[in-house]
Amino acid sequence: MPIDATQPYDDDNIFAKILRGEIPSKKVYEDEHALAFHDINPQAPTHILVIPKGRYVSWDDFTAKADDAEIAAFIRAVGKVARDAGLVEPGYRLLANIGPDSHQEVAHLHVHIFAGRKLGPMLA
Ligand code: D5M
Repeated sequence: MPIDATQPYDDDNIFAKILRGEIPSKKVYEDEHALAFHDINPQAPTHILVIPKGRYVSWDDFTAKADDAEIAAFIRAVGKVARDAGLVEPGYRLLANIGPDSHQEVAHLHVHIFAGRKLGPMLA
């Protein structure tokens, strides 16, 4: 069910539960600011989600409220996850859904990393 990206943060969302260790995930990376794990419903041979540890509903919420150091650390973590997974060549795609028109379904910011096959053209 697509979510409203302007809603207040809900601590019961599934990624908050993963961050608290209440439900399992296939973790690929963790640092002070970010956690990365495999998507449960992969859309490509490699499909990793990277989430900030802070309580942000969406990319919009994050870029409006997080401080510069937190934003920088998160973006750097996304790059590191892809690099460490060996995805730079032949390439990968980043995607973040924001709000109902984009089909954002989990109300905690997540950046998708897709790789492992020739990806189709971008959807508009
Ligand atoms: O993408 C939400 C993504 O979250 C979607 O690709 C499935 C994934 N998902 C949902 N639950 C889990 C768990 N428990 N582990 C791993 N991945 C999960 P969106 O951009 O919001 O449409």
